[in-house]
Amino acid sequence: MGFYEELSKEMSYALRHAPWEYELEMDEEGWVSAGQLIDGLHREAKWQQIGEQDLQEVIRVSEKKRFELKDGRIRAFYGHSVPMRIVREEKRPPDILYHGTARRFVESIKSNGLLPQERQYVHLSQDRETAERVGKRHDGKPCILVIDAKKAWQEGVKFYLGNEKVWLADYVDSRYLLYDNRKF
Ligand code: HQG
Repeated sequence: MGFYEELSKEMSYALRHAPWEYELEMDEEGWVSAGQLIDGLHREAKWQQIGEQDLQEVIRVSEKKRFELKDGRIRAFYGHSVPMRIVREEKRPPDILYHGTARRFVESIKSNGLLPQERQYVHLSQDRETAERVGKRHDGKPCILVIDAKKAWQEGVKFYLGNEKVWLADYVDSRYLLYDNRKF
């Protein structure tokens, strides 16, 4: 793994899952001071040399938009599991969203709907290609679920913007799943 990929993983861990391990004060939108994050990372030998320009570099070289750095503050766009609820912007979703998952989870998703599991929100993809990539993390031949986001939204399900490819929801009932049998 390259330097910036490894740094990105550690930033995800700090900003999504364990800010207290880095002595970060996180606000309800997930923002922390970039200086505090750098100080926290400096306690580890391998990050001793990093500065704000390295945080910028992580963002610049990554294919995925995981972090937002603005006015000396930084946050993760999505993926949180911290106990404190991270507030995201509520927004009308596109009519169709996708969710890439493992074949072995599909039966349970059909019965129980999409649940956030270890994270605060269910993660949905704006396009099929993104969903394919998300699903491949769990299964070499992932199943791509198609979600009737328009109907869900019209019936009161709240959606939130993660980044421009990742949408979030609290829960997606199985009646909003339009199965994609090609992938089964
Ligand atoms: C599954 C990565 C059984 C769900 C990605 C998923 C994404 C159920 C798994 C972001 C279920 C949770 C999030 C149910 C949901 N029964 N399984 N009722 N409901 N599941 O990793 O969406 O690279 O927490 O289908 O690209 O895979 O980290 O969520 O397979 O954007 O930046 O439970 O994380 O981004 O897995 O991925 P995860 P996810 P990064």
